[in-house]
This record gives sequence, C-alpha cells and structure tokens, in this order.
Amino acid sequence: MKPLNFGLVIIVVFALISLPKTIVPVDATVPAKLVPTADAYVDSSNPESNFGISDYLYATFRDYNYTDDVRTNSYLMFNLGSFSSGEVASASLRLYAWHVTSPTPHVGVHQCSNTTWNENTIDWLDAPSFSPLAIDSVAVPIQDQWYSWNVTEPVNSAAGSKLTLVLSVEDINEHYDAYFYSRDGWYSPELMVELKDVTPPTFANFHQSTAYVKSNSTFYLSVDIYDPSGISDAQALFFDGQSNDGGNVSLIGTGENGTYSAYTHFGPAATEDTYTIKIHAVDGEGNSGLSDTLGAITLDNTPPNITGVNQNPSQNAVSVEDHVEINATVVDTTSGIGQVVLSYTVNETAHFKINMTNLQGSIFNATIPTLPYGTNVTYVIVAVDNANNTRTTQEMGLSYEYTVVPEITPFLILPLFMILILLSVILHKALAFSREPRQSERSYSEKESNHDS
Ligand SMILES: [Ca+2]
Ligand SMILES: [Ca+2]
Ligand SMILES: [Ca+2]
Repeated sequence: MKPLNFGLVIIVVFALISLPKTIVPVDATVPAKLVPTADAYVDSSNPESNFGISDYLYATFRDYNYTDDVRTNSYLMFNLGSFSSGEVASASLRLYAWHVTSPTPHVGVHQCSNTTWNENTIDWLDAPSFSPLAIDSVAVPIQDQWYSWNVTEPVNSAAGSKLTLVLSVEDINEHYDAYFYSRDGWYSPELMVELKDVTPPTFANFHQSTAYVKSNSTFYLSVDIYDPSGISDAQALFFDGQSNDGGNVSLIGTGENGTYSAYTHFGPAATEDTYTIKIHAVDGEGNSGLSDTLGAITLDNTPPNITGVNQNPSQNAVSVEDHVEINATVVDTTSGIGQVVLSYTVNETAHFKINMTNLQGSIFNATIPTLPYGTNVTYVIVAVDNANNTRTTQEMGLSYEYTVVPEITPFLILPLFMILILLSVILHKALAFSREPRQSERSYSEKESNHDS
C-alpha cells in the first residue's frame, strides 16, 4: 500500500459505540454438502447380486479357513460438476455407522477411476477395480454415529466431473463388519466440500460525513465490507483524476464482516481539488479488491470573495422612513456559498445578524429596518463557503456606515412654500410702507410749500 500523501492521517480509532454497525454474518466454515448420485455394495459371496436399492452400505471382511474369505465393498458416486479444478479447499466423506463388530474395523476410502457403473446393475463380478492404497482410513469402533474421511485430493482432482469412492475394510485375518446407511437409508452419506476463497471482498453502504472540507478539519468515512474469509486490511483511497494523489487512510474494523471506518483529515499541504474515493480491501486469504468510486470529497481552503457591496438609499440619504437594502456579490468557485450574513451594529452597542438571501446569480441581499433620526449604523458582510472557510468585509479592509437623517416629505413642501410666500409678501409690504411718507405729512408739507409761495 502506498504511503500517506499530504499528511492524510488517521487520527481517531474506531468509535465502536457511536457508529451504526451493519454486521452481516457470513460463516466461512459452512461447506457445500453433496449426497451420492449412486451407491451400492457388492458381495463376494453373492457375486452376481446387485444391492443398489439397499438401505445399507457394507464394508466387511470375514476370514475363513476352509472356504473363501468373504468381502463386501461399497461404491459411491458423486457429481462434482459444479466445482472447478483447484477450487476445493477441503472435502470429507461422512457416513453414519449403524452397526459395527469387534475387533474394530478400519475402513479405507479408495479412489476408482470408473464413473460409468450403474447402481442398479453393479455386482461383485463386474464391479470396477479401485486403487489398492486407501486415500484415508478410519477406525470405526462404535455404531450409531458419524465417521469422516478426508477426500480433499480426489475431490479436487475430479472437480468438474464425477467421482467414485469405494469403501473397503483394511484389516484381514479376523471378522470385521462396518455397516453404514446408504442414500436410501436413514442418514444418507454426505460429501462436505469447502471451497477456497478466490474472490475479493465486496462493499456496501459507503458513508462520508461531508462532501466539502478544509485542511485539518476532521471528516468521517465508513463502509461495510464483506468476505467469507474475513478482512485483513481496508483502506480508503483518494484519487485526483486517475492517480491516488490524495493519499490513503486505513479503515478500522473488527476483521470480520461489518463496518470499517476512520476519522481523518487533509494536511495543510494537500492540493485543493475534488478527490474521488474508492475502497481497497484484502480478505483473509490475500484476495484484494478495489471498489468502484463510492464517493467524492472537495478540499477547499479558499474563503469566498465579496465584491460590489452597495446600499440603497446611499450612505448620506437614509432617512427615518427608509429601509436600507444592501446587496453584495459573493462567489466561491471551489465548494460554493454556504451562508452569507449581514452583521450590523446600531449606535456601537446593539448587534444584529440577518441572513442575506440569494437574489439571483451571485448577488445576495438583506434589508436593515427603519431606525430613528440620528442613529448610527455600521455593518459587515460575512460569507462562509461549504467547506466552512469564512471571509468578512472587515478583514478585507472595507467598512460601511451611515447615519439616519430627518425626513422632508412631499405633504410638508406645499404648506412650507405657502408660508414662505406669505412671509415674503408681508415683508415686501412692510418694507414698502416704511419708505412712503404718510398722507397727512404730505398734505402738511404741500400746504407749507404753497404757503411759502
Ligand atoms: Ca443405493
Ligand atoms: Ca474472499
Ligand atoms: Ca472556497
């Protein structure tokens, strides 16, 4: 496994209690079970008789001094067509003994290359020969129990075709009887076949705690991994394009089928990018497999950009009757905008926060309500991207402020105008009156001048 790139590091070991667990039990020890497709014993004392329909399979040897010894052997055929050569990990033949005699017989299992004998016709005379050396030999001292022979090698070599096994007593010079049930009896013979594990683990239920993250920020990955042989290694791999540029992280689990997970983070040197995630796992037999792309995570260390802040009415024109609309262009090309907040302070004491809503495109908007005459308002725009990187207009060196001015409304303009005209008329008259001489004074003057003349 490639070593960690960019400091992608597992930091917390499997949190057993807090994690949802999906354990799917798969028991690797349950083998396939086959029953014979044919079985029959043959008897040297009845060399032309067929016992294919008997409930029993006999393996006996009886030693006689003055007549021929008597032997019975049993033939069993299995169809191994569903197996592939080399696929069988182990195989055992199981037989239930319903009667045995003392001394203890040793029953050998022999391989026979003939797989064309017929259960309903086979007899001592035409029974095919078998290899003299037993594949396995088992003492059968007690009746009413199962006995088992290791037949891995012949089952493996006959995989894909048929297999004939022959039961025969290995002892001589005494009477030895071992009777087993046939496939027609109470407990059929069984061939238990355990297959080698040649397939890699499988994956399901991938989960990631976030799609966007910044460096040094912990995120969580989990996946359910299954394999009959258990899990010896599991890694999450981060692909930048085609290569595993984002490094890998070990997933922690029990070694059994179940959930494998890690808390991890990107190091500060990791390249900002979108990484696809695949899981690589190795089973208990060394079979390894890589999952399809199960997820993706975007590394984003760049805060959003804030431009085009404007307000309406403008800074010097906000009256007591005005709501103030504030717009800003907020952009984050890597992970997108998570939230934009307008944070404003009234008279340097009261602080308020309003979510700015996305009007259209990249323009976000909020409204500060009307405030009394003389109120001073300062405000800051705070933008947060989906990876939780934050930018404020304050840290960009931008400051925004206005003070509420008194209102001059249209319905006051006409009365004010009329008052002004009235006042100017009065003033005019007053001035004109002060310049003209009084009528009595003029008359007197005229009289005086007339009198003088
Ligand atoms: Ca039979
Ligand atoms: Ca496997
Ligand atoms: Ca960003």
